[in-house]
Amino acid sequence: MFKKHVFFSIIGQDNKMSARKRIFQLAMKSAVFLTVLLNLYCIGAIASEVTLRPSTEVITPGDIFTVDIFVTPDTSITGMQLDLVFDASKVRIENVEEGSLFKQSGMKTIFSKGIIDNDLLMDVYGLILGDETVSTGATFATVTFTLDKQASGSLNLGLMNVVLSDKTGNSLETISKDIIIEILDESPPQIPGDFNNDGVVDFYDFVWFAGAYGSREGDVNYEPFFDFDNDGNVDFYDFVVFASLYGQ
Ligand SMILES: [Ca+2]
Ligand SMILES: [Ca+2]
Repeated sequence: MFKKHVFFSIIGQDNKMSARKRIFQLAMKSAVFLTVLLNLYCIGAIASEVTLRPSTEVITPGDIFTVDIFVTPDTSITGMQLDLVFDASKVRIENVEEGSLFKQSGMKTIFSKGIIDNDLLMDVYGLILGDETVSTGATFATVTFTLDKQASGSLNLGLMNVVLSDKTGNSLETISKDIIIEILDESPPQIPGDFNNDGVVDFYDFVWFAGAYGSREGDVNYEPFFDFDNDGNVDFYDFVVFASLYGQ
């Protein structure tokens, strides 16, 4: 029924609006969409950077998801350590796994998963055993979380006490940013396209949609209400439908 309503509303709009105007509006909306995608995925490197890269931009209560701690060194490094700040009332840490960062040296590594103390995962560290260094960006560690079934709002994750060290044991300047992952209320939208159920289809809903773009059935960020044509993936066709609902 939801699907039919969406299609009828598109046909209705096409009859009222000239094709040229509609194409122009779609082009404008596509440009905004691409800008948001670029902002989500492209972060420039200044000094050594440590970024949190979640497996999904949108999570729903009960989801299991991962966050990569990705390092972009601006020089050769041999070890690092950090603390991760999270909200223990909303998520539980299931696992911390070493990434490929130091393994790319071909040498043996030492890795510590750290210890959990309330809202802090402390003293995660890794280093190369031997004389090699690495300077190519890669994932230092991957943290697996489970989102609580009662969680709502958004989830903030941040890094503290990040230390990268070089061959001589000097610590290097690093930049890291907190991230916010939106928690999606699983109740279906009352109005098609109004994913946050606030009564209008606006930019906030667009951010939700951008987070689900490219997902397939079974993916953590897939929800049936993003998949307007119900074909199992959220793709450009669904974006066209969403664009037609925008502003309503
Ligand atoms: Ca809305
Ligand atoms: Ca679809």
